[in-house]
Amino acid sequence: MEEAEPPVPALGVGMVGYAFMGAAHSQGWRTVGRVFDLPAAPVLAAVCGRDRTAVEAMAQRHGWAAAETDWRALIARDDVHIVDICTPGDSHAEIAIAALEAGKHVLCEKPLANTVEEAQSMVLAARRARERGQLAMVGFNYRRVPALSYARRLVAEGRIGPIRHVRVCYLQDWLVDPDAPLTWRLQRDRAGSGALGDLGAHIVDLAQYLTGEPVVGVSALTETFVRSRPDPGASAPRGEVTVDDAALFTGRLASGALASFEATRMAAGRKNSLRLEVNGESGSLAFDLERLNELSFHDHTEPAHSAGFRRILVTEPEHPYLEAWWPPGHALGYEHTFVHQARDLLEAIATGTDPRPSFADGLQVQRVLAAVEESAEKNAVYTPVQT
Ligand code: SOE
Repeated sequence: MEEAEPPVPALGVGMVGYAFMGAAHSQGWRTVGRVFDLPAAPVLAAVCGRDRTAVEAMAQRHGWAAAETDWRALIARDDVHIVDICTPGDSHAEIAIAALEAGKHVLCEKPLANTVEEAQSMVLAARRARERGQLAMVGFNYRRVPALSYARRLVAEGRIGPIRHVRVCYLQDWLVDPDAPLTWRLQRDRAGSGALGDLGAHIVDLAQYLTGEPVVGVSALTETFVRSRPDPGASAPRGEVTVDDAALFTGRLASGALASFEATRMAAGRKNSLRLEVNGESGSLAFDLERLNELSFHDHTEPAHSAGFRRILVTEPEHPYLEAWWPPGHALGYEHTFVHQARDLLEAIATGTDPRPSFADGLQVQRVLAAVEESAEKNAVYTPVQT
């Protein structure tokens, strides 16, 4: 008997890196075809990591068909069409450029790279690859929170009018303990920067995504409160922390709107708190990742006596991504953003449209992060004059 043709073409995914982000992306790839009607079916072809035992265990747990220990071997596989990069930032550029040159589509975790120069070379590689029909996207997953996609829609529809302010903070607390270990995230040569690149990249991207405007100027303060930490792998008991623990900056958007940003790993009690507010001439929007199925909306054109922030429960089928999920009121969470990310990339590949955030979007964020570091280094802080 002849085998039935698969209803949609299969696209093999090869993922490099298998820690926290690798697990989150695996969930996305595994679930997406069970929820959305897709124009292409992702196949979890192979996952790659340097430790064979660990990567094989990961492959088995998350449903990857094969495990590799060399990313070049992963890229060379004929059954891999999309290379998904979930490694620390110091290897993003090399892997992404090699994958694009090998004819693969690329999804790369944020921040796009550790430096502007690396990000620029990735954009050039993505442009060349685009001419051959390959696509490249950055993994700013919070764009895929339905409430935030919906917020962008409301801003684009003019529901809050011209933007005056964006206020965003992303707070974590895993470095409050001065004896928390020195991991790769605290080393400049691996991670590029600290809270700035890890958390600040998300909030800069969100500010630009929600408003549709680039950040065109910044003024910043950064701080490393704990300058050495226990280094389990090294001979000396403590190693140097070479990145920021916290970054605070103000910014101006292209339209002249003012923005403020705060990214820290030192906010005791705040585990993964991403809050934002956008104020326009005719209304405001507010969001809190700890209540990610909700969006607060104030319509300033309503009579003052009855106007005020109201809570929209973003679980209706008309809301972004929600048509495929559960009945209204049945909430989504963090992991679903990775399902949506996989959906958007697969749709883009199948329809040949440019996915966002593009590598160029990632480069723009990188430029803002570099400007923040430059501003913080110049330290143009004015001391109040005592009279
Ligand atoms: C760690 O700070 C981290 O996992 C980030 O790297 C992610 O991008 C963020 O979504 C959650 O926190």
